[in-house]
Amino acid sequence: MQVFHNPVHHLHQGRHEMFRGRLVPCHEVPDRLDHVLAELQRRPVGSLHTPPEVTIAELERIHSRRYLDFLAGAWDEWVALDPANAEIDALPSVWPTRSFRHDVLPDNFAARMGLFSFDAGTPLTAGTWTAARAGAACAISAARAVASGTAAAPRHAFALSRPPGHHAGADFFGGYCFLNNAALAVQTLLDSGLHRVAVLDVDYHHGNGTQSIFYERSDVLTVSLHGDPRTEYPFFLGYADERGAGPGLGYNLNFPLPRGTAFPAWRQVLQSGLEAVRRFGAQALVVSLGVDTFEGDPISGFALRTADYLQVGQAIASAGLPTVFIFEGGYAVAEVGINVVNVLQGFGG
Ligand code: OKP
Ligand code: ZN
Repeated sequence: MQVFHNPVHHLHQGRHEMFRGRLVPCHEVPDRLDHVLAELQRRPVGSLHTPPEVTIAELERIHSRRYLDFLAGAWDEWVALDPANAEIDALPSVWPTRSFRHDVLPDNFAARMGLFSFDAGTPLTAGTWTAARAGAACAISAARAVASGTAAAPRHAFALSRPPGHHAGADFFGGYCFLNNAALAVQTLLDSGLHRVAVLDVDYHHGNGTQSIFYERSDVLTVSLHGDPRTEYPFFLGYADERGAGPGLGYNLNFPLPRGTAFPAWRQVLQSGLEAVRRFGAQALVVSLGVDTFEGDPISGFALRTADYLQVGQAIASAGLPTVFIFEGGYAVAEVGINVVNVLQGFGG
């Protein structure tokens, strides 16, 4: 399997996220990806590539122009407010909730930070835009490699993207995510001639961005296993009764699971998800690969163990589909590399 690596991911390095009224150190740190890379050097699953840069037109297949324009200029605007801001992360603090207008684009920078986001846990830093684009480039290149694969050449790839992507919507950031890497991979597969692509999101948190992007589409089935949003982030999406809308009705499937869920129960639900992918007749699979389902994850509540991830990879391989893996969450930094590479190794057999 080809691995696409983002060598500038460390340019996105948030200092703090808002948690219970305090600024606490970020969980989503560059070290996470470096641990995966180090483990891939110990246990290679394939060749390592650095992707070419993405164009704005490629990003516009998923994200709105005004959101991309905002991200592109946000850091300079932030520093223009006060040169001292160069040493501080930009975080939103005001949002247009119910009864507010969403069709206005205020001049005020804080207002636009709020318009284009949904939480205060996702700092925007000097290198965020550069790192996020390079992360998206990994996803797009991985999808291209899979699309042009043959039975002889491997039809599987891994995008070692960072920052993660599955919480980012067409025009909003949040949940440590700015560009939806998995959605960009899906769209790349469709644009290369496929008609039906499935997303399997196994991150602990519901992939609200991916769901919202494809909610009214029947060419993309989105399946997600995650902590029940009644108690778990992102709280306001990810319930089982969200089945898609309009032409997309029936093409979204959520499996919320209680805190404490361990591998035997989780694996059964994974099988149900894979069964839905099979019924859909998917021609390719994009896996949002978060390993924050790990028992030692500091911000999550499932109880998967390191050895279980080998079986996760095996189960996903049993779908027999061309597959693009996209790196998402996983915050037990010391174990994130071994857990991710276990999935890839289990998949490879
Ligand atoms: C991103 B991904 C923790 C609060 C939760 C947001 C979690 C985002 C997870 N103090 N903050 O899905 O792994
Ligand atoms: Zn997560």
